[in-house]
Order: sequence, then C-alpha cells, then structure tokens
Amino acid sequence: MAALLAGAGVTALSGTAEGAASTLASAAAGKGRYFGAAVAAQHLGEAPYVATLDTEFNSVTPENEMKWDALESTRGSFTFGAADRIVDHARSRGMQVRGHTLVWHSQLPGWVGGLGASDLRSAMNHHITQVMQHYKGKAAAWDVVNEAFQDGGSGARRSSPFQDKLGNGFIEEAFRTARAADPAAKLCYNDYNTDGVNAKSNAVYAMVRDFKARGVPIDCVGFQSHFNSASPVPADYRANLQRFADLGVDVQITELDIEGSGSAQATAYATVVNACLAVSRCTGITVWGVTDKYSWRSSGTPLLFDANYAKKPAYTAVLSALGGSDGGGGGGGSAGCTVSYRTTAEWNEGYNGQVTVTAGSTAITGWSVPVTVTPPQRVSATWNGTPSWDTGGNVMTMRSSHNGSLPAGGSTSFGFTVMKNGTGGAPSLGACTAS
Ligand code: G2I
Repeated sequence: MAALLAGAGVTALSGTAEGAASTLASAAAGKGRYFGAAVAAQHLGEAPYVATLDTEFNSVTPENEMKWDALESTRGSFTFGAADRIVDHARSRGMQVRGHTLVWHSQLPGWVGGLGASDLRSAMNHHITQVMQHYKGKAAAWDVVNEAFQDGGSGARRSSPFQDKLGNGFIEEAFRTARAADPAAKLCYNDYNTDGVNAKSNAVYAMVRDFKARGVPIDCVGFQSHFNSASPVPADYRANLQRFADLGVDVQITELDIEGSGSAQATAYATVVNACLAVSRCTGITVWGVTDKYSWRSSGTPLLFDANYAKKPAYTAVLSALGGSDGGGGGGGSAGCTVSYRTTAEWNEGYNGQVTVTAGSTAITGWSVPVTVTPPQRVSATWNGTPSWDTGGNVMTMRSSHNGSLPAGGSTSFGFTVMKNGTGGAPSLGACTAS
C-alpha cells in the first residue's frame, strides 16, 4: 500500500516529539499498511468529523454512496455526486479509496430483480464497467462481489437475482468484467462471518483457490469483522487470514467494528490489529465509521472515537498495537507537533509539496521535520523554513524559521519544489520534533 500511496503522489505522516507515530494512519504506514474508515457524504460538512477523518485515516470507503441503489437507481442513469464528494475529499488529502460495492444482493434497486437472465447479465456487466471506469485511477481497490455466500453450515451461495438467474458463474464473470474495466484496481471478494475458519469461510476459500488455479482475476479478500458479544473475534482469526493469504491474495480487514467499551473493547481491537500485523499480506484495516455517533450500530459504541470525537481506550490500544503513541494525551490531544503532507502542484518534471505542522496540546516555540525524497529526486527550492541536508542529498531536515511559535493546536506550513529526475512518488515525512 505504500507503493499505492506513492503512486497517488501523496502521503500523510505525522509523529510526536518522541518520534513515535501519533496517528492511526502514520502508525499503520510505519508498518506498511493503510488505516481507513467508512465515510458518509452527509457528514463531510461537520468540522470535527472531517478533522478526525483527515488527521487519523489515510483510506476511505464510502459507506453507502457507491452501492447500486445509490449509483444506478434507474437503469442506465448514473448518479455519482455523493460518491464523488467522498472520493474528491479523500484524494485531495492523499487518502486512498476502497470502492464498495459493485455486485451485492442488498441495496439493489427493484428493476434489477425484474430482469431476465440475459438482460441481468448485461446490466451487471454494464454497471461494473460504468462505475469502475468513472473511478478509474481513483479507487485503489474494489469490493467486486459482496456477501455472496449463505450463513450457517451449508457453504452454499446466497439467493440473489444474480445467483438465482446466472448461477455460480456470476462471481467469476463480475471479476473478469472488473479487471477489464480498470486493470490497475485491486479486485476483492468481501464478506462477513468469514473471519474465522468455518463452513462459510471454507466455501469462500474454495472459491478463491479455484479462481487462483484457473486464472480468474482476484487480488484480495475482505474480512468485514463486525464483532460483538454474540460474535466475538474468533480465536483462529489470524490463522484464517493467513490461510487466505497463502492462496496468493492480499487480505484486508474491511469493516471493522467491535461493540463494547473500555478495556474489553480495547483488547479485542488490539487482537485484530496484531492479527493483521502478523500476516504480511494483510495490507490494511478499515473501521466501519469515524465516530460512534454515526455507526450503523451506534448503540453498541463499536468504533474508536466516541460520539464527541474523543479518543476511546480502543483508539489508544490500536495506535499502540501499530507501534504508535499519542504522547500520553489519551483523549486530550498530545504534546509536541504533528505533520501532514499534500502535493499542491505536479508537472512532468517535478512537483510542489506542502507540509502542515500542527502543535499538540501545548504551545511550542520551534519545530523540525525530516523530509525524504526518493533518489534521484532532488529538492530544488524551499520556503517558510530553514533546510539542512544529509550527505546523500535526498534527506532534508526542515526547521522552523520565523514560524516556530505556535499556540496549542496552532498550525503553520512550509513548502518545497522537487525535481523528479525521471522518478515519481511522494516524499515521506519523519516525525515532527517540537521545542
Ligand atoms: O450492515 C453493515 C455492513 C455489512 N457489510 C456491507 C456494508 O455495506 C454494510 O453497511 C451498512 C451501512 O453501514 C448502513 O448505513 O449497510 C446498510 C444497508 O445494508 C446501511 O444502512 C442503510 C439503511 O438500511 C438505510 O435505511 C439508509 O437509507 O443506510 C442507508 C443510508 O443511510
């Protein structure tokens, strides 16, 4: 995923004065993974929602806006507005996007179920193609088919218009159509109650093994991971992720939420994060919402930020499992400073980068941030800071100049121009050090 972020020309990192990453995104990036959230377009006007999203996450999954009923409620007429708002928000901040979801039995407009087999086949392929082409180059991964298997011990496919009229082959057809529509996107199968080894996950496993054996294009399997006391994190969660990874696909935790509170919830979250970190092909984690306030299971308070956007013990557990630290702030914000990056302009030979430095919960009088560009890239100009250089010439430490004094929570930014010298990719930022 680091490569995907670099390919998008942007990255977002931050750190505390102590050097440990201080956000979910930066800590996960330090482990070569992304950390995402499901996002609903109607909340993008709420300042603390956006601030939490932008600070903590570097991947976004539209919660409902890319479902069939949202995008093509009338046959052949596509409505991308709400999904575009999420995608534009994410991309302008260097976050990647997981597309969710192309073929699913739920949130399916009535007209789809009314079609005969051959009409349904063309409608499915048309839907996949139109949606993926609209987001070509913008969505890193897609849940191509969602929840196609039944719960329980049968291992059978779930009844749906697609299954009932097109048979088992609809899944393969959907993946082949998806590959043709956007060859660069990672194509995932996504499901729930497949998080441990059981009849349902065995059936998905057999399908993925068959796809890999026959060359049907599939790149990843998503494990939704909606947990509560009736459905806790399975003891064989890591082993189950690993057996799928061993088939030659990436695995992703795609809709994580765990009902509960306090240390029990925190411990369960840490178990999930540690399982992902133990599986090298587990490329990232997405939680199913930013705040308990808007969770689909709001009364179960299953997320990392409470309804007032305060960090919960689960947040601290996840951050620390990822190797990060919030500087002991634990909900009150942290001392020191954090940084975020965006590419403000790009042309064939180079790009301009801008780094925003934000003070933590106490005022600071100076800051420094290491910026590393990929050789043979070179920084050719800087502004609003005092640079110094390592001997290799690709690592610049930027120190505050006139702009070192920041009140608690205050921000400033510095910028630079990078000459690509034939190599693309965004710079990476080290931890911000405050004085
Ligand atoms: O059910 C949890 C998730 C299970 N896996 C697939 C996900 O796509 C699914 O997400 C949920 C959303 O979080 C809910 O927000 O999918 C639900 C629908 O199956 C979403 O709920 C719907 C409500 O049912 C609608 O009444 C509402 O209009 O959300 C819609 C938009 O707010």
